[in-house]
Amino acid sequence: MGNLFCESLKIKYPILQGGMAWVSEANLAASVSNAGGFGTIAAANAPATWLEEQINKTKKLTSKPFGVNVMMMSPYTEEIFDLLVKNSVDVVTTGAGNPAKYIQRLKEVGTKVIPVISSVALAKRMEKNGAFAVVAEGCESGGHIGELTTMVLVPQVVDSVQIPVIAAGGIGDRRGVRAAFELGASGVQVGTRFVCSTECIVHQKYKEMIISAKDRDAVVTGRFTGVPVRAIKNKLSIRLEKMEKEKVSLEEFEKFTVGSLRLAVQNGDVENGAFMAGQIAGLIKEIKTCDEIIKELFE
Ligand code: TUI
Repeated sequence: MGNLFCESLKIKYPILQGGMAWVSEANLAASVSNAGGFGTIAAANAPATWLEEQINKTKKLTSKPFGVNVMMMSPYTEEIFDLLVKNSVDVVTTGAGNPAKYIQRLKEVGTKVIPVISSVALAKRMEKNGAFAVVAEGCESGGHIGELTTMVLVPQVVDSVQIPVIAAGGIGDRRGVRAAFELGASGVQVGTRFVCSTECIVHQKYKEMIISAKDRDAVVTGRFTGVPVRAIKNKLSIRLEKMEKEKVSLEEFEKFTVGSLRLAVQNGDVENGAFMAGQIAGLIKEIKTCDEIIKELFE
Protein backbone atom coordinates (compact mmCIF):
# COMPACT_ATOMS: atom_id res chain seq x y z
CA MET A 1 0.00 0.00 0.00
CA GLY A 2 1.54 3.27 -1.14
CA ASN A 3 5.06 1.80 -1.10
CA LEU A 4 6.56 3.82 -3.94
CA PHE A 5 5.11 6.97 -2.49
CA CYS A 6 6.61 6.13 0.91
CA GLU A 7 10.01 5.45 -0.63
CA SER A 8 10.12 8.75 -2.47
CA LEU A 9 9.15 10.73 0.65
CA LYS A 10 11.30 8.52 2.94
CA ILE A 11 8.40 7.75 5.26
CA LYS A 12 7.10 4.53 6.81
CA TYR A 13 3.37 5.11 6.37
CA PRO A 14 1.74 6.84 3.35
CA ILE A 15 0.14 9.60 5.39
CA LEU A 16 0.56 13.37 5.24
CA GLN A 17 -0.63 15.46 8.15
CA GLY A 18 -2.83 18.24 6.82
CA GLY A 19 -1.47 21.77 6.80
CA MET A 20 -3.96 23.38 9.18
CA ALA A 21 -3.55 27.11 9.79
CA TRP A 22 -2.35 27.88 13.37
CA VAL A 23 -2.77 24.17 14.26
CA SER A 24 0.01 22.54 12.25
CA GLU A 25 3.13 23.91 13.92
CA ALA A 26 6.47 22.45 14.94
CA ASN A 27 5.20 20.14 17.72
CA LEU A 28 2.52 18.45 15.60
CA ALA A 29 4.66 18.24 12.46
CA ALA A 30 7.62 16.71 14.32
CA SER A 31 5.39 14.24 16.22
CA VAL A 32 3.78 12.99 13.00
CA SER A 33 7.16 12.68 11.28
CA ASN A 34 8.65 10.90 14.30
CA ALA A 35 5.71 8.45 14.19
CA GLY A 36 6.53 7.51 10.58
CA GLY A 37 4.13 9.83 8.75
CA PHE A 38 4.87 13.08 6.99
CA GLY A 39 4.39 16.14 9.20
CA THR A 40 3.74 19.61 7.81
CA ILE A 41 3.92 23.11 9.25
CA ALA A 42 1.17 25.42 8.00
CA ALA A 43 2.47 28.85 7.00
CA ALA A 44 -1.14 30.11 7.34
CA ASN A 45 -1.36 33.93 7.33
CA ALA A 46 1.90 34.33 9.21
CA PRO A 47 5.00 36.22 8.06
CA ALA A 48 8.13 34.36 6.93
CA THR A 49 9.95 35.08 10.21
CA TRP A 50 7.37 32.99 12.10
CA LEU A 51 7.70 30.16 9.61
CA GLU A 52 11.48 30.22 9.83
CA GLU A 53 11.29 29.81 13.62
CA GLN A 54 8.91 26.88 13.21
CA ILE A 55 11.16 25.19 10.62
CA ASN A 56 14.16 25.54 12.94
CA LYS A 57 12.15 24.24 15.90
CA THR A 58 10.91 21.24 13.89
CA LYS A 59 14.47 20.39 12.85
CA LYS A 60 15.40 20.26 16.56
CA LEU A 61 12.46 17.96 17.33
CA THR A 62 12.89 15.46 14.49
CA SER A 63 15.55 14.16 12.15
CA LYS A 64 12.83 12.82 9.83
CA PRO A 65 11.60 14.63 6.69
CA PHE A 66 8.78 17.14 7.02
CA GLY A 67 7.10 19.77 4.88
CA VAL A 68 5.49 23.19 4.81
CA ASN A 69 1.97 24.04 3.68
CA VAL A 70 1.48 27.41 2.02
CA MET A 71 -1.95 28.99 2.13
CA MET A 72 -2.06 30.80 -1.23
CA MET A 73 -4.42 33.53 0.05
CA SER A 74 -1.81 34.69 2.60
CA PRO A 75 -0.58 38.26 2.20
CA TYR A 76 2.95 36.89 2.83
CA THR A 77 3.02 34.36 -0.04
CA GLU A 78 6.00 35.98 -1.82
CA GLU A 79 8.28 36.13 1.22
CA ILE A 80 7.18 32.65 2.29
CA PHE A 81 8.23 31.15 -1.06
CA ASP A 82 11.52 33.10 -0.94
CA LEU A 83 12.20 31.55 2.48
CA LEU A 84 11.25 28.06 1.24
CA VAL A 85 13.62 28.35 -1.72
CA LYS A 86 16.39 29.49 0.64
CA ASN A 87 15.66 26.70 3.17
CA SER A 88 14.94 23.91 0.64
CA VAL A 89 12.50 21.84 2.73
CA ASP A 90 11.64 18.33 1.49
CA VAL A 91 8.06 19.03 0.45
CA VAL A 92 5.80 22.04 0.00
CA THR A 93 2.05 21.51 -0.08
CA THR A 94 -0.27 24.36 -1.02
CA GLY A 95 -3.94 25.16 -0.50
CA ALA A 96 -6.58 27.76 -1.29
CA GLY A 97 -5.09 28.73 -4.66
CA ASN A 98 -2.85 27.95 -7.59
CA PRO A 99 0.91 27.63 -6.87
CA ALA A 100 1.93 27.13 -10.56
CA LYS A 101 4.28 30.08 -10.81
CA TYR A 102 6.39 28.94 -7.82
CA ILE A 103 6.79 25.24 -8.70
CA GLN A 104 9.90 25.47 -10.92
CA ARG A 105 11.88 27.58 -8.43
CA LEU A 106 11.16 25.03 -5.69
CA LYS A 107 11.98 22.06 -7.92
CA GLU A 108 15.37 23.61 -8.71
CA VAL A 109 16.34 23.41 -5.02
CA GLY A 110 15.07 19.81 -4.75
CA THR A 111 11.72 20.56 -3.09
CA LYS A 112 8.76 18.43 -4.13
CA VAL A 113 5.56 20.44 -4.60
CA ILE A 114 2.25 18.76 -3.75
CA PRO A 115 -0.69 21.12 -4.36
CA VAL A 116 -4.00 20.46 -2.67
CA ILE A 117 -6.70 20.61 -5.35
CA SER A 118 -10.45 20.14 -5.43
CA SER A 119 -11.02 19.64 -9.19
CA VAL A 120 -9.72 17.53 -12.09
CA ALA A 121 -8.88 20.66 -14.11
CA LEU A 122 -6.52 22.02 -11.46
CA ALA A 123 -4.95 18.58 -10.91
CA LYS A 124 -4.08 18.40 -14.63
CA ARG A 125 -2.70 21.92 -14.62
CA MET A 126 -0.53 21.14 -11.59
CA GLU A 127 0.84 17.99 -13.25
CA LYS A 128 1.72 20.01 -16.37
CA ASN A 129 3.46 22.61 -14.21
CA GLY A 130 5.71 20.03 -12.53
CA ALA A 131 3.91 19.01 -9.33
CA PHE A 132 5.33 15.84 -7.74
CA ALA A 133 1.87 14.67 -6.63
CA VAL A 134 -1.51 16.20 -5.78
CA VAL A 135 -3.72 15.97 -2.73
CA ALA A 136 -7.31 15.52 -3.95
CA GLU A 137 -9.36 17.02 -1.12
CA GLY A 138 -13.08 16.37 -0.90
CA CYS A 139 -15.60 18.70 0.73
CA GLU A 140 -15.83 16.47 3.82
CA SER A 141 -12.68 18.31 4.95
CA GLY A 142 -12.52 21.09 7.45
CA GLY A 143 -11.61 24.68 6.63
CA HIS A 144 -11.81 26.03 3.10
CA ILE A 145 -13.44 23.41 0.89
CA GLY A 146 -14.30 22.66 -2.74
CA GLU A 147 -17.53 21.25 -4.21
CA LEU A 148 -16.92 17.53 -4.74
CA THR A 149 -16.85 14.73 -2.21
CA THR A 150 -13.74 12.61 -1.72
CA MET A 151 -15.63 9.58 -3.09
CA VAL A 152 -16.18 11.20 -6.50
CA LEU A 153 -13.13 13.49 -6.70
CA VAL A 154 -10.35 10.98 -5.99
CA PRO A 155 -11.10 8.40 -8.72
CA GLN A 156 -11.67 11.11 -11.33
CA VAL A 157 -8.33 12.76 -10.48
CA VAL A 158 -6.61 9.34 -10.43
CA ASP A 159 -7.88 8.70 -13.97
CA SER A 160 -6.75 12.13 -15.20
CA VAL A 161 -3.11 12.37 -14.07
CA GLN A 162 0.00 10.14 -13.98
CA ILE A 163 1.46 11.59 -10.76
CA PRO A 164 0.53 10.11 -7.34
CA VAL A 165 -2.79 11.20 -5.86
CA ILE A 166 -3.20 11.57 -2.11
CA ALA A 167 -6.80 11.37 -0.87
CA ALA A 168 -8.06 13.83 1.73
CA GLY A 169 -11.39 14.69 3.29
CA GLY A 170 -13.31 12.41 5.63
CA ILE A 171 -10.47 10.03 6.52
CA GLY A 172 -10.21 9.32 10.25
CA ASP A 173 -9.85 5.60 10.73
CA ARG A 174 -8.61 2.43 9.05
CA ARG A 175 -11.78 2.05 6.97
CA GLY A 176 -11.26 5.50 5.48
CA VAL A 177 -7.64 4.68 4.64
CA ARG A 178 -8.64 1.44 2.92
CA ALA A 179 -11.40 3.20 0.98
CA ALA A 180 -8.91 5.81 -0.22
CA PHE A 181 -6.60 3.12 -1.59
CA GLU A 182 -9.56 1.39 -3.21
CA LEU A 183 -10.31 4.69 -5.00
CA GLY A 184 -6.80 4.61 -6.47
CA ALA A 185 -4.99 6.91 -4.05
CA SER A 186 -1.28 6.39 -3.27
CA GLY A 187 -1.63 7.86 0.20
CA VAL A 188 -3.88 9.84 2.52
CA GLN A 189 -3.83 13.29 4.06
CA VAL A 190 -5.41 13.52 7.50
CA GLY A 191 -6.21 16.74 9.35
CA THR A 192 -9.06 16.64 11.86
CA ARG A 193 -7.93 13.36 13.47
CA PHE A 194 -4.57 14.95 14.34
CA VAL A 195 -6.21 17.97 15.99
CA CYS A 196 -7.29 15.48 18.66
CA SER A 197 -3.74 14.27 19.29
CA THR A 198 -1.94 14.70 22.58
CA GLU A 199 0.82 16.67 20.87
CA CYS A 200 -1.45 19.13 19.04
CA ILE A 201 -1.13 22.58 20.65
CA VAL A 202 -4.73 23.79 20.08
CA HIS A 203 -6.74 24.90 23.13
CA GLN A 204 -8.25 21.94 25.01
CA LYS A 205 -11.72 23.33 24.17
CA TYR A 206 -10.96 22.83 20.43
CA LYS A 207 -10.30 19.14 21.03
CA GLU A 208 -13.45 18.91 23.15
CA MET A 209 -15.52 20.52 20.37
CA ILE A 210 -14.41 17.80 17.95
CA ILE A 211 -14.84 14.96 20.45
CA SER A 212 -18.37 16.03 21.33
CA ALA A 213 -19.35 16.69 17.67
CA LYS A 214 -22.03 14.47 16.15
CA ASP A 215 -22.34 13.43 12.48
CA ARG A 216 -23.96 16.67 11.22
CA ASP A 217 -22.12 19.17 13.39
CA ALA A 218 -19.35 20.21 10.96
CA VAL A 219 -21.22 22.80 8.91
CA VAL A 220 -20.38 25.05 5.96
CA THR A 221 -20.72 28.83 6.02
CA GLY A 222 -19.70 31.59 3.65
CA ARG A 223 -20.59 30.00 0.30
CA PHE A 224 -21.60 33.45 -1.01
CA THR A 225 -18.07 34.76 -0.36
CA GLY A 226 -16.54 32.24 -2.78
CA VAL A 227 -14.54 30.80 0.13
CA PRO A 228 -16.83 28.31 1.88
CA VAL A 229 -15.49 27.14 5.24
CA ARG A 230 -16.43 24.05 7.25
CA ALA A 231 -16.31 24.34 11.04
CA ILE A 232 -18.05 22.90 14.09
CA LYS A 233 -21.48 24.41 14.64
CA ASN A 234 -21.46 27.04 17.41
CA LYS A 235 -22.72 30.55 18.14
CA LEU A 236 -20.43 31.99 15.42
CA SER A 237 -21.56 29.56 12.70
CA ILE A 238 -25.22 30.16 13.58
CA ARG A 239 -24.68 33.93 13.42
CA LEU A 240 -22.88 33.61 10.04
CA GLU A 241 -25.67 31.43 8.68
CA LYS A 242 -28.22 34.04 9.72
CA MET A 243 -26.17 36.83 8.14
CA GLU A 244 -26.01 34.90 4.87
CA LYS A 245 -29.80 34.52 4.84
CA GLU A 246 -30.12 38.26 5.45
CA LYS A 247 -27.75 38.88 2.52
CA VAL A 248 -25.34 41.09 4.44
CA SER A 249 -22.33 42.62 2.67
CA LEU A 250 -19.02 40.77 2.47
CA GLU A 251 -17.50 43.48 4.65
CA GLU A 252 -20.08 42.96 7.40
CA PHE A 253 -19.63 39.15 7.20
CA GLU A 254 -15.86 39.39 7.45
CA LYS A 255 -16.08 41.43 10.65
CA PHE A 256 -16.97 38.13 12.31
CA THR A 257 -14.74 35.73 10.37
CA VAL A 258 -11.38 37.55 10.38
CA GLY A 259 -9.29 36.24 13.26
CA SER A 260 -11.95 33.73 14.31
CA LEU A 261 -9.74 30.67 13.71
CA ARG A 262 -7.09 32.07 16.06
CA LEU A 263 -9.78 32.73 18.67
CA ALA A 264 -10.62 29.02 18.51
CA VAL A 265 -7.06 27.67 18.41
CA GLN A 266 -5.43 29.97 20.95
CA ASN A 267 -8.25 31.13 23.25
CA GLY A 268 -10.68 28.20 22.95
CA ASP A 269 -13.41 30.82 22.51
CA VAL A 270 -16.38 28.48 22.04
CA GLU A 271 -18.75 31.31 21.11
CA ASN A 272 -16.76 33.47 18.69
CA GLY A 273 -14.10 31.07 17.45
CA ALA A 274 -14.15 29.17 14.13
CA PHE A 275 -13.48 25.56 15.07
CA MET A 276 -12.57 24.37 11.59
CA ALA A 277 -12.96 20.59 11.33
CA GLY A 278 -14.06 17.97 8.84
CA GLN A 279 -17.22 15.86 8.80
CA ILE A 280 -15.25 12.96 10.29
CA ALA A 281 -15.31 14.88 13.61
CA GLY A 282 -18.39 12.82 14.52
CA LEU A 283 -16.25 9.66 14.47
CA ILE A 284 -13.48 10.96 16.73
CA LYS A 285 -14.00 10.02 20.36
CA GLU A 286 -10.60 10.06 22.04
CA ILE A 287 -7.39 12.05 22.26
CA LYS A 288 -4.44 9.82 21.35
CA THR A 289 -0.79 10.35 20.56
CA CYS A 290 0.21 10.83 16.91
CA ASP A 291 1.96 7.48 17.10
CA GLU A 292 -1.22 5.75 18.31
CA ILE A 293 -3.32 7.51 15.66
CA ILE A 294 -1.03 6.44 12.82
CA LYS A 295 -0.80 2.85 14.09
CA GLU A 296 -4.59 2.76 14.40
CA LEU A 297 -4.90 3.94 10.77
CA PHE A 298 -2.41 1.47 9.30
CA GLU A 299 -1.77 -1.55 11.51
O1 TUI B 1 -6.84 25.28 1.73
C1 TUI B 1 -7.53 24.42 2.23
N1 TUI B 1 -8.14 24.55 3.42
C2 TUI B 1 -8.05 25.67 4.21
S1 TUI B 1 -7.12 27.03 3.94
C3 TUI B 1 -7.64 27.72 5.33
S2 TUI B 1 -7.13 29.28 5.89
C4 TUI B 1 -8.53 30.14 5.55
N2 TUI B 1 -9.27 30.53 6.56
C5 TUI B 1 -10.37 31.24 6.36
C6 TUI B 1 -10.78 31.56 5.11
C7 TUI B 1 -10.07 31.13 4.07
C8 TUI B 1 -8.91 30.40 4.26
C9 TUI B 1 -8.49 26.88 5.97
N3 TUI B 1 -8.69 25.74 5.33
N4 TUI B 1 -7.70 23.24 1.62
C10 TUI B 1 -7.13 22.97 0.34
C11 TUI B 1 -7.99 23.51 -0.72
N5 TUI B 1 -7.55 24.20 -1.70
N6 TUI B 1 -9.31 23.38 -0.80
C12 TUI B 1 -9.70 24.03 -1.96
C13 TUI B 1 -8.54 24.54 -2.51
C14 TUI B 1 -8.35 25.28 -3.70
C15 TUI B 1 -9.24 26.25 -4.11
C16 TUI B 1 -8.98 27.00 -5.26
C17 TUI B 1 -7.20 25.05 -4.45
C18 TUI B 1 -6.97 25.78 -5.58
C19 TUI B 1 -7.85 26.73 -5.98
O2 TUI B 1 -7.51 27.37 -7.11
C20 TUI B 1 -8.23 28.45 -7.59
C21 TUI B 1 -7.47 28.91 -8.78
O3 TUI B 1 -6.78 29.93 -8.64
O4 TUI B 1 -7.52 28.21 -9.79
